Amino acid sequence: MYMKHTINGTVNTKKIIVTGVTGQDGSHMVDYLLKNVDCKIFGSLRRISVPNYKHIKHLKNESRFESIKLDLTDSYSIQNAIIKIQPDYFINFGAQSFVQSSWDFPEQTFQTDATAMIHILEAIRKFAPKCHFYNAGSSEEFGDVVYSPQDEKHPLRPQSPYGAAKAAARHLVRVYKESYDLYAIQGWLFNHEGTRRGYEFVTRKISDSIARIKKCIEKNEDFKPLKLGNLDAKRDWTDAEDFMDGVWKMLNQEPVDPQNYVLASGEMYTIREFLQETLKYAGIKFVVSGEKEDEKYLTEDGKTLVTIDPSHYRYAEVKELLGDCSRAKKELGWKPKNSFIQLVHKMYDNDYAENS
Ligand code: NAP
Ligand code: F7E
Repeated sequence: MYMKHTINGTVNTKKIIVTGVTGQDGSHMVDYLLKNVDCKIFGSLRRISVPNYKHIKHLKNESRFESIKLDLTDSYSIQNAIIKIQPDYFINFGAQSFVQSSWDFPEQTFQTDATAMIHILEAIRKFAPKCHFYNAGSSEEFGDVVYSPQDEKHPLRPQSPYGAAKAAARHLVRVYKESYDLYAIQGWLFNHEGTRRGYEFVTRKISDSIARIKKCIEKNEDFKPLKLGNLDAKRDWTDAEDFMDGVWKMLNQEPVDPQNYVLASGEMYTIREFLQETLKYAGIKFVVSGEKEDEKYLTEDGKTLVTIDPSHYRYAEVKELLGDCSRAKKELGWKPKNSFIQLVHKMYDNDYAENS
């Protein structure tokens, strides 16, 4: 439960800017902070045509949460927020986070995920130099991996504009930390998923589509097959909610020579395994036929459930990612709580309930 933090008997309410609160991690972080920390949260929103407040609508009457206007591609909005709020913490979960789109929008991805670090860190060093800053790093920075599992010493070998932008951000965060003695870190996050995951990411696409197909089967209706890309890619998936405590611990290291840590589950599965576990849990009996681009999943009475659509293949694929979080376990006392199977089931149950 949420505790009052006191210094010499004085209540010490932390002022925390969290970006990306309409997304998966930002919204989970707000919930985590409200539950565990005496704080006032300033959650950043950018202007978009149709508001997407699904993940924060439960905060409507929360007096410890206030929305602020901030766009990571607008340095003035960042500077204004930092000058006005004088934050104790700045947690940056805002990003163009979809790897596939980073080939379509390479410049926008770089501005949002890398150049914005300069705007944030310049404003912090000038106007709030005691502020603790966390930027969400990614296993995509490791990219074309040279050993497994990947730890904090693994070289950066990104394979997409997204991974390259996160690697550039990492260097900027380190340079600002060392040059100006800031508390600025970028811990690596391996893939993390859950009921607030965006629908274009493969896990959510699978859980949502299989739930939709299951409902159609139950109602004896026709359904559109799910179309996927490379089923051979391997990923290390954790429940996103489990990462919030790890990030908060990274932001509160003592003594203050803050380190970057890997957060991961330490287990790796193929996309095919995620798909098959979802189908099994949904109680859909399936037959697999063909290989590579002809791989198909059919119901026992011959209806197509899943096909391969090469338009989902990437220009350069990160074939496998497996994280070694032993340092975070030892030094931060952090470890994931939920297993891969629990995550698959939780996502399917949620999407089955949401699909009408
Ligand atoms: P997400 O669900 O896609 O959320 C991204 C958030 O960033 C959204 O709230 C989005 O706002 C906001 N945003 C995008 N462009 C912005 C801009 N120009 N200015 C301000 N805000 C902007 O991503 P996520 O999964 O929560 O990931 C959070 C962070 O962790 C990202 O930095 C991501 O790259 C990193 N990461 C994620 C994973 C993962 O597996 N989830 C793994 C490693 C690292 P709108 O709603 O307005 O678009
Ligand atoms: O793809 C394969 C695809 O888009 C995972 C982001 O949160 O984690 C995420 O990036 C794998 C890839 O996530 C489809 O080729 C097959 O190998 O779910 P994803 P990602 O690219 O791993 C990292 C760590 C981040 O930092 C990112 O922000 O699945 N795949 N078929 C497919 N992927 C998608 N999206 N759609 C498919 O149909």
